[in-house]
Amino acid sequence: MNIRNVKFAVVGLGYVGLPLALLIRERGGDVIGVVKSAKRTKQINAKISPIKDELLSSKLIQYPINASVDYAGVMACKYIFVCVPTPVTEDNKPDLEPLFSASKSIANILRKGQHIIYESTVNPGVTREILVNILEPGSGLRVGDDFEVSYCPERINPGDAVWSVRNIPRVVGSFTENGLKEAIEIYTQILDEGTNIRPMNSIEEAESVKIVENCFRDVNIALANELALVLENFSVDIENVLDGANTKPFSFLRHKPGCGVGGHCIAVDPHYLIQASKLKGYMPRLLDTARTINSNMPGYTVEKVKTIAKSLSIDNSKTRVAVLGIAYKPNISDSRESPALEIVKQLRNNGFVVSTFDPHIPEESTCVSLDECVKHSLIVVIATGHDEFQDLSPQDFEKWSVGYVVDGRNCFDKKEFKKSAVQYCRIGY
Ligand code: SAJ
Repeated sequence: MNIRNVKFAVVGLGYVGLPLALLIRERGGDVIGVVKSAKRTKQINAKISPIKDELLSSKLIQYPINASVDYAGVMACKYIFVCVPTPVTEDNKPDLEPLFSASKSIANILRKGQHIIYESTVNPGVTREILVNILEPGSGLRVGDDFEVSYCPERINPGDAVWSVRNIPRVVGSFTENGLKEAIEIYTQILDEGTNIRPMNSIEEAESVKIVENCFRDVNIALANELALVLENFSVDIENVLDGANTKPFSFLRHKPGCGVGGHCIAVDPHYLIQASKLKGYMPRLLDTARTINSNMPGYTVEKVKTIAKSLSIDNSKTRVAVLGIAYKPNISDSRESPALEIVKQLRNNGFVVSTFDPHIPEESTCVSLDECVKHSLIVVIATGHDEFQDLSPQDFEKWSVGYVVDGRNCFDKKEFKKSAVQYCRIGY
């Protein structure tokens, strides 16, 4: 099968779907995009990327995508990639509504010979036990006999200049041998030559791979955070200790303690596996505890601010705190699940006067510049380790007459602050 003779649909043109649709277009495939919002449809049809990303913006101009809110055009497509969000609700339960809605709409237009490939992160069992049970009754067709369903988890790493949708290795599982073969064949033509596409023995194995990757990361970040809090009581520098452990050339993977874990992957995906496992009768205590440790880090950071204000016997309502960074990780403009938002909320709930600045998300900042945000602030909290902040020195903070820096991302060398009038503390000692 030659990609140039194939029609594709990509349902969901966000951080995952848009790069995939553009790559298929670049390979010569005929792509239509289906999006929920008419506004986003208009943007994409006007060749304006809804995601702030220079590369995506230029690719969209070079390879225009025909986006629509309806599924009529999907009927003629051989492959239907589903890249819709899989968030959690307020009480951290999986929210499969976007997947339900997409699957119901696909079922209405499903034809024999079509192949649906889910890329959205889910726990094992969702595709077979839930989504196919929407597709089959909704279409009157049978998976494997009339149409194929595969699962190939996305592994987009926002802001990563090295690993992208073109070259990130993939795993794929399918209902049938033919489905697996077809899926591997089409990804082979979409991805860069030589990209590893590993066939899994089942859909459930493929679903499990992505969620295991992100649970692994969440647990390791939680370990770094817990060790920071343990060693703080021994006045031992956690960053030096982790650097020391990292000299071991095998079986150690360094992670960083920080003021919290954000993003729509690591802070979310473990909840899918935790909830699904509990429903099967097993309570995954380590996964659950890791989530608790990481979601308590914004509070730990706010406690540092409260301790400073208390030590000065200054009323919180008279204490201005500047929070630098809103994005959930450095050098990107995505604030989803960002710990910075939780820190700001808790500071305000404690009566502090809070200003914020993020050079990557000016529209969500209360100040238009770093200078405006920091000057007149007694305390500065570093919530995101943007490059722009890492370049700051104690002297910069002295110029702004800042009294205290709470380094939520352990960006700075604390020895440098010892030579200044600015008091410094961080995550851990
Ligand atoms: N974080 C820490 N300490 C660390 C690493 C991260 O506190 O050592 C925090 C970050 O500040 C951020 C959150 O955790 O708030 C998530 O950071 P992340 O680097 O994991 O960034 P994500 O969420 O964009 O994760 C993506 C994921 N990719 C996919 O889900 C496809 C994840 O699987 C990757 O491992 C990660 O990128 C990566 O390795 O960069």
